[in-house]
Amino acid sequence: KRNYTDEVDLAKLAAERFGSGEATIFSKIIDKTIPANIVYEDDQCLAFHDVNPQAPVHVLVIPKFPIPQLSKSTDQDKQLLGHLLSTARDVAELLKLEKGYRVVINDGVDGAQSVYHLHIHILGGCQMQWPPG
Ligand code: U5P
Repeated sequence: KRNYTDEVDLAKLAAERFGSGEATIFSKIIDKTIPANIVYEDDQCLAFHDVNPQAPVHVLVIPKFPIPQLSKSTDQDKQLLGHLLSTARDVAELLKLEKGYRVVINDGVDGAQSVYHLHIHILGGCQMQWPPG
């Protein structure tokens, strides 16, 4: 089993798979060198309130293993990807989004991704519209 708690291990594994890109601000949130309003944490992932909320509730769920974006993940990440999605469900329940919510993953340039560390947005607490922008 992968050790998701050892930052050096994670960085090495990520560098092997994705090249040694710049660590993002999310790595600093994971290792607690910058603060975030954390709502959930386990050995594989972290959930925290977005600093620039786009809805009354806006939380990000991120893996501790720094996959840069969904399209760079592979089938070896299936367990982790499933865990992120079920964590998003549990966090939505924890935050009492009983009337529903939206889950979003922005990927790459067309997806308007700005932080290249995979994250699931959970947006709720108001009526969402469709289509998105
Ligand atoms: N963000 C944070 N904290 C930071 C930096 C960025 O919550 O320190 C949030 C932004 O507000 C944005 C998200 O909603 O990360 C990145 O989303 P995306 O555009 O890459 O999907």
